Amino acid sequence: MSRLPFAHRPARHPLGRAATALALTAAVAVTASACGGTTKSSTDAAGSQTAATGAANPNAATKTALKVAFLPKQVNNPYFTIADNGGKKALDALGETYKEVGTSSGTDTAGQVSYVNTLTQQQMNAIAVSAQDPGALCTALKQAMSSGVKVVTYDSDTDPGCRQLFVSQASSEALGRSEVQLIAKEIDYTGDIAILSAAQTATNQNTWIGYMKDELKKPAYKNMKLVSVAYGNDDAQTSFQQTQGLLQQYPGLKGIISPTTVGIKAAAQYLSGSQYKGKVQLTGLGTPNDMRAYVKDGTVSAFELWDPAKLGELAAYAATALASGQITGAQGQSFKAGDLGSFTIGANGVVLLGDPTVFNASNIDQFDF
Ligand code: RAM
Repeated sequence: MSRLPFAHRPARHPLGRAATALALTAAVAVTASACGGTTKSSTDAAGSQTAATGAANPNAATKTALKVAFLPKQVNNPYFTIADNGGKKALDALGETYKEVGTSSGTDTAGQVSYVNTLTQQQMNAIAVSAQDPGALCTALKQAMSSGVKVVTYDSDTDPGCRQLFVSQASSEALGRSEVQLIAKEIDYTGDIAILSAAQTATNQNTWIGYMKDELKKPAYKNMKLVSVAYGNDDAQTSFQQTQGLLQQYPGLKGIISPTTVGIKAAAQYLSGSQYKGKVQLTGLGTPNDMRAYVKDGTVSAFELWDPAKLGELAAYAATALASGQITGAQGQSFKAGDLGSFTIGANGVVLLGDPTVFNASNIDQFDF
């Protein structure tokens, strides 16, 4: 396994969304004021406002029969199917109950808000959510927390004040920089590159892209230029068309970074059947099972990812620890996550899963996800 050099069912709401959201907002507001509940923020060492509040009891028993819901960015995305099944596995082992709800589009923030409101009304003990947008869910999530629902973001964060914890797949900075390092090696540090992202508002992709741009400012990349950031919205067809568009608009393009499993797969599919195969380099974040054929046929040399199942598992353990009172989300608190080990909450209420793996022809067959 090669590592980078850094340290390291569909279930749609049965009712119309707009009407449901309105009705639920009213219901939730009543519940919140009846409890007199407000969500206080705490400021951690880094000076960031998070929603951690109250005292933790690290010795508290893990509660059972907790109701935990996973709300991914998109339910029909294989990446989230793997991640959420990891969450289910952990919750089953602990004796909690699991469910997954969510939108089939990765750009349906109103739908995500509606699901948060529904889950609050259903008095979930905890919600694990991958946010399509950093701010759009905040009002609904704050209402959820005021009603006693613990909120963990995983994969894609909200603004820190709108959740107790963010379970992050890896260091965002290391991920963003490493994507540039990978493509730079493949194009010999020379030529135009483009990024094919997911939704324009996606917190995780935008954070990584920010670090990619910063990495590109280093002298080593002086002969490389980022000419475009395109958005495929985590939709296979849109991502395929955006790839085609990039190549038409920039005939001299040397490389594409796609930091999304849907985007990189669609881009690889386009490149592998085109004159650009092996000439335009492609890297990014993909699953080994999606990308195996494109590594074997020479379209892609290397890409990276973490284990999505472990990300879901860690989110489930974090949600359970919050709902059991073992942690509140403040920096320095620790919790156990089964076979994954023990984790300590870092600055800004972030828990890191670990380092990603770089996949290439020499190791891809060792992975099955
Ligand atoms: C897609 C989603 C997800 C991201 C992965 C890499 O499946 O956009 O949020 O983490 O790609």
